Amino acid sequence: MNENAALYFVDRHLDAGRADKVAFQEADGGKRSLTFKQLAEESGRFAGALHRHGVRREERVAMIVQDQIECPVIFWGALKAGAIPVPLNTLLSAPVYDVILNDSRASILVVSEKLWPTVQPVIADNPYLRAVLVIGEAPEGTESYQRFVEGAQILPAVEAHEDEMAFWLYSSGSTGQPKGVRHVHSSLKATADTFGAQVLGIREDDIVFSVAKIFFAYGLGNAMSFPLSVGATTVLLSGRPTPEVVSGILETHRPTLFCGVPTFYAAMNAALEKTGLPQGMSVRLCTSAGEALPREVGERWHRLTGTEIVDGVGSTEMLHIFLSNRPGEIVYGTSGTAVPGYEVRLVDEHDEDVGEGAVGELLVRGPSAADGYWNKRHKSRSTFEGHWTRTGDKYECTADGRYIYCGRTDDMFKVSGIWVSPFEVEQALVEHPAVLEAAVVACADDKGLDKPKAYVVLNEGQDAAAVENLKEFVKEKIGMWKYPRWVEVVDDLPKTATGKIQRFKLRAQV
Ligand code: 3SK
Repeated sequence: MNENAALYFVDRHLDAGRADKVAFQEADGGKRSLTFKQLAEESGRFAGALHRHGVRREERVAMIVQDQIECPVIFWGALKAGAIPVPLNTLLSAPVYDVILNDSRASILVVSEKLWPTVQPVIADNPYLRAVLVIGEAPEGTESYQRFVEGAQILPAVEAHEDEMAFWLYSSGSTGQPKGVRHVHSSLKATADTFGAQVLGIREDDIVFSVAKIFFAYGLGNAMSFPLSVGATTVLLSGRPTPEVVSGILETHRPTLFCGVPTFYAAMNAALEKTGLPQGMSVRLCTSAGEALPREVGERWHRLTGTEIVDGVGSTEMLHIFLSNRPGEIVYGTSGTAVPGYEVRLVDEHDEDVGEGAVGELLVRGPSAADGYWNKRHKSRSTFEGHWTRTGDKYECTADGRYIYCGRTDDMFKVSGIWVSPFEVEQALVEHPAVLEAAVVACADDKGLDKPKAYVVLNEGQDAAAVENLKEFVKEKIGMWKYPRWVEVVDDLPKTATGKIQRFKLRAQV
């Protein structure tokens, strides 16, 4: 049997009576749409164009492509050809693209026209690229994507095994070094059948909008594999999802499933408090991932919009969310319980399981675990231990079996011999009405002993005077030893493109 994922996610719809239904609708750019039939044909044509160009199975097709209709066409087209699509973060700098393009040895690169000026400096010296395709106007030395596919034969999906390499995602995690995470064909369906179907209950009549872009594993599920698994419609935004732009999307396109990240919900809360709800907002359910959602942010969104946020935890290594709250049973400030099909454990530094109330590293097992990192055997062996995958996140399990995020393994620190979770202090900080966002790291006091230091971003119109009582505020909420001894007001926090706070950058500053 051919287990190429493109058959299930793309071609199956032609026989399911939805050939003319819109699969992808652009909210900006050319505001174009793509039906299921067009997706099946255009992805087959891209596969044909790759074949015509001599691209062979397993060659890497790097994508520096915004969320626009070519994005699904290229991804599924590469899978149909048996090549490996590698969607890359569209917000990286030229030196990082240089590292990734060399590491992946991609032979084809597809770039959105707007991103070409960033990528261009690293192309000339790359020894592996055989074609650079630009979607839009093709500058010298590149080929137009449109010209590349013109007249190509529409190819059916090549025969593939469920365990065969399908696509890679580069994860830089919260510490910097990019790693190629290799995923197999069956993993996409595994996440759609578990989190997509059994937690979100995604349906054919859903309209999905994801603030997280498709290059991010969270966005790939939200905006591509989950909607395609049931024949739903996805709204694509190529530009930056500011609260103003997203309010426009909520009003015009009326998504029913809204997938955000904590930073975005915090900014959106502040905006909605001023503007009120977008007219005709039709969201039935929201999701959050990328980092833990502070309780205050979730509760405020719920109060303002009347819709729940299903907060969950996933990883690029597990492809999507494996620990999550459930609709109708949300406890904000927790990451919920294991998603059906996944198991989790908490272990101490000797790999012994820890009991209720104790903090341990989270390990997960489930059907969508990656096959390993590309060319990083040592790191692969220490992350993928048999069926279990180490997450590098510290969690605590409550008496009712819910998991509470405590921080990255590297972010935790001890104050007076007791572990402090930066996330717990940050949650208390953002409960202060003047604080929009916060990050906490360890800082040595004049005796060389670690104490919490907070960096805070204030809500619009607030100044430092508004947070004079912040230390007392936190002390009362979470206890004497955990309050930040220093509070620095900053304009923004260092974050990965997917919204994870890079505490290692703040540690370097202190
Ligand atoms: O960081 C997360 O929570 C996440 C969720 C889904 C997929 C990928 C990631 C990294």
